[in-house]
Amino acid sequence: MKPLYAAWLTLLAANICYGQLPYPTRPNFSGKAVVWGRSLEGQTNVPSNALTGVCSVAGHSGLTVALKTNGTIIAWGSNSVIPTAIGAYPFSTITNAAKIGVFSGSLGLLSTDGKLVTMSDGYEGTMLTLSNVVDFGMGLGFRIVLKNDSSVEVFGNNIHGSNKLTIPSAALTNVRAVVAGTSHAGVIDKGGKVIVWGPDWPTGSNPLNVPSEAQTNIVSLSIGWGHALALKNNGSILAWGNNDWGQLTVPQEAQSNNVVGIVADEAHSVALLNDGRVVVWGYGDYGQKIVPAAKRFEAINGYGQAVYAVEASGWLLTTTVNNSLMGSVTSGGYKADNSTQSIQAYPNPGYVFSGWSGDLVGNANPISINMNLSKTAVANFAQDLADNDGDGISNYDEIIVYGSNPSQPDSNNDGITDPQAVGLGYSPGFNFGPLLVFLKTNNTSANSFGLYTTNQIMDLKFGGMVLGKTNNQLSLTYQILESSNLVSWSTNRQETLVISNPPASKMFLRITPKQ
Ligand SMILES: [Ca+2]
Ligand SMILES: [Ca+2]
Ligand SMILES: [Ca+2]
Repeated sequence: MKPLYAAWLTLLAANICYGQLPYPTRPNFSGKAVVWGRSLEGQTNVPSNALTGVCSVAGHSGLTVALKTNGTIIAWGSNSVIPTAIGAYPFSTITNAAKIGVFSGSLGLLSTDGKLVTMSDGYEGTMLTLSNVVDFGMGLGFRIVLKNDSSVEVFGNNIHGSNKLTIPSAALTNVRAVVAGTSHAGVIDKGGKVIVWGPDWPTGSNPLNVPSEAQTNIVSLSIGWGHALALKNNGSILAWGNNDWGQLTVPQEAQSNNVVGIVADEAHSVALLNDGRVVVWGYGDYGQKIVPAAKRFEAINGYGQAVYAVEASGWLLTTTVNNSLMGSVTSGGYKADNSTQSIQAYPNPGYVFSGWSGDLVGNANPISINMNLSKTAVANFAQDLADNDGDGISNYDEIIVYGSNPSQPDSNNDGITDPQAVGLGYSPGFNFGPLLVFLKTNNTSANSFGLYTTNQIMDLKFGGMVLGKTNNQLSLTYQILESSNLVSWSTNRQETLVISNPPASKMFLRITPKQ
């Protein structure tokens, strides 16, 4: 599955589960900005600092902007005001941009924490500074904004056609993406349905004529001047609206359910294919259909008779763990195209590495991964159930639960093994030494307990014992009980000792182990 699809479907699944949309993330590849087509305003003169580390590029009417993988922005073109503005308030507050938008020489930036800043384009007159934004689009004199509660707002005026500020009720809630064309606004709802509104212009054949196939399963929408394109989740394109230049006639190369990105420009259309090729059709008098040679394009964008693309030279390797308490893994980052990377999992004490998931399988450690696309490697860890010292307690229980030594049956060398201490309800760290010494040293003295020896202390316990006197005859009845767990006991044997002819006046009895 292509990363674009995978990311989109992940977003969709998250939306369905939680009802709220996540803030945007930057594209997960890295490369150089490539711009072709109309270049009256300098947009094809890509500066040297946009030849590496770029993940998105957009432009229109004198302004071209590249988003770099570190979240910073580079701008160029004839609109010399913009590069200066990027360093000034409020653009300076966007330090971690995830999505860029350009229309009529105006810039919009959306950050990974949902902050949106857009410049005026000279038509709608005001700058926007908003928070809790997950998506936005920029048209002629208006901006459309999606908030993280799935609600939609449009800012601007009704220049160049009416009605685009009047949002249809079906597009007010339950939306997952917003799109702006020159004069039309549109959304994709959470069911993958396209809704477009704005003027009936060009009259009778325009982006408002959404085909019935766009009622479901749409993953991407692009609205141009008089036509629109939608991408279905099976990789096919729907095209409708004005066809004066053949912009609706999808070429054969893009008809194999192999499309991952679309752009509807003023009079031409662009598709990004899953093998990295870009296809352009429709109006081409500015050379926009002459696609430069590239190993693999990974993003397309743009407006105003030019095509803006990123030729990928690197991919994002994301490494993560199933539980950060259990271990760690080699950190990821952007890696060169087709490079081989070595990743290693490092289990914490008490845990073991149990295998890879994500884009890796198996349990080799370290393992190699080929970076021919953006990939995710998940290192999985589990409890270490081995018993290195053979004392009956697993390494996990020794290290994590009891804090005992997994390489030593008697962690504190006090004569009581770790499982014996645990069986008595004590931590293996409890020092039985003084108690054992006390019992041992009092064993044979005058004050002896006289019950059992040091070595027997854990194993022997007196059961019932009765000393009775009958007919002037004493008898001592005792029993020996046995147990395997110190909880339940059974009779091993019982005996009665008869003490004959006890004296009439005074008598002392003592019970000791037999010497
Ligand atoms: Ca052990
Ligand atoms: Ca141990
Ligand atoms: Ca011990």
